[in-house]
Amino acid sequence: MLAPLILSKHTPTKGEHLMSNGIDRKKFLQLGGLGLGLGAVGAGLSGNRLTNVSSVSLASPHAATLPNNLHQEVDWQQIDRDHEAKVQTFIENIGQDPDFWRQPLEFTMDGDTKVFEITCSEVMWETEPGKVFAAFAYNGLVPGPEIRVTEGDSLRFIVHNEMNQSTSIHWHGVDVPNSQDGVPFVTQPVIEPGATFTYEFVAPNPGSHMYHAHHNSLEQVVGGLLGAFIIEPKDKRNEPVVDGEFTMILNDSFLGFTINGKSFPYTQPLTAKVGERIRIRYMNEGLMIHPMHLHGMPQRVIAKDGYYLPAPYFVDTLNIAPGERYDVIVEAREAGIWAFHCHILTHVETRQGLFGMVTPLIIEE
Ligand SMILES: [Cu+2]
Repeated sequence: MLAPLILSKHTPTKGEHLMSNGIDRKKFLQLGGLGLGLGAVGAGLSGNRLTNVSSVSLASPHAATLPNNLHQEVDWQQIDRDHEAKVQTFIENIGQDPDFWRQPLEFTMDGDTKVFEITCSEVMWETEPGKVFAAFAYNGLVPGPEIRVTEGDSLRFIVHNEMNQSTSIHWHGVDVPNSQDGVPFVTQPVIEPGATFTYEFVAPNPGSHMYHAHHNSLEQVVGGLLGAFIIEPKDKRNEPVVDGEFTMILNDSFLGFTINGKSFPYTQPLTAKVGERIRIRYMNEGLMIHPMHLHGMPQRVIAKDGYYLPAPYFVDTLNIAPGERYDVIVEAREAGIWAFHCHILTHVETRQGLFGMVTPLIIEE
C-alpha cells in the first residue's frame, strides 16, 4: 500500500512552475519501500573541494571509465554500499533545491514593454556533493532563470556583463530581427566586461526555445550561460492540457553531466499523481547527444524545436542532440518511483554509483 505524498500545487499555466519539494524523505521511502536508514551518508559525501578544470579534455572529461576486465576481483559489498549511499543522498536532498525547477524571471513594465535584467557573472557552481566548478551564470544561476513570455509581448532585455571577458546573448530558436540576433562582429558589438547592452524585440514564434551566450561560446555556453526561453502562444486553444510542467536542460563537459545544472544525487524528482499528464520540455545546451529514457510509461513527443508535430509519436527513449528541444507528454499511469536517465551509461553510473543525468519521476496514488 502506498502512502499518499504531499505534492505542491500543480499550476503550470501563466508561467508558474510547480516545485518538487512537496515530497519529503519519509514519503519517498514509503513509496519506494526502500526502508533506507538516513543521515549516515551526508558527511562523507559533502564538502566543497574545488575541482580543477583549467584544462579538461573535451572527449568526455567527466564520463565514467570502463574497467579493463569485467571479471577482476571487486569488493562487491563496497560497490553496493556506494550505490546505496548515492540514493540516500538523493533522498536527503529532495526539496532542498527550490531553484532546480526554475522560476520565471521577473520583469518590470515600461509602458507596454516587459523589461528584464540579466547579469552575467563568474560563480563557483556546485553540481553534486563535493564538486564545485568555476562557471559563468545568468543572475547567479546555472542554467539562468527561465524566461517565459507570451507571443506578441514587447520585450526588452538589459544585459550587464560582470565577467572578465566579453559576451553576447543569442535567442536560440526565436525568430528575432537580425539586429537582435546576438552574433558579435556580425549583428552587434561584443558586450565588453563592465558594459551593458539592450536587446529589444516582440516575442515571435511560440515554443520551447533557449537563450545563451554567442561569444567564445564553447566556454561560455557549456560553462553556464544558458537558459530556457519559453514563448507561450497567444491562442492557447491548441495547447495540450496538462497537470504539471517540467523543463529539463541538459548540459555536459565543463560542469559534468547535468540536468538543470545539477548532477545526481543533487537532481530533484519530477512528480505527478496517477492519471495526471505532465509536459516535459527537454533542451540540450551541451556538446553531446543524450538519449533520455523514462521507465514504466511512454513519452509522447508533441513538438520539436518549439514546433508542434503534425503526427505526435511515442518513445521510451528520446535522443536529444545539442541545440535541440523536444516537448513530450507523459501520462502518469502507475504509482511508484520511476527511474529517468540518459541512456549513455558513462553519463550516469560508475562503480561508485549513479551520478550525472539521473532523476526519478515519482507518481503517487
Ligand atoms: Cu547522456
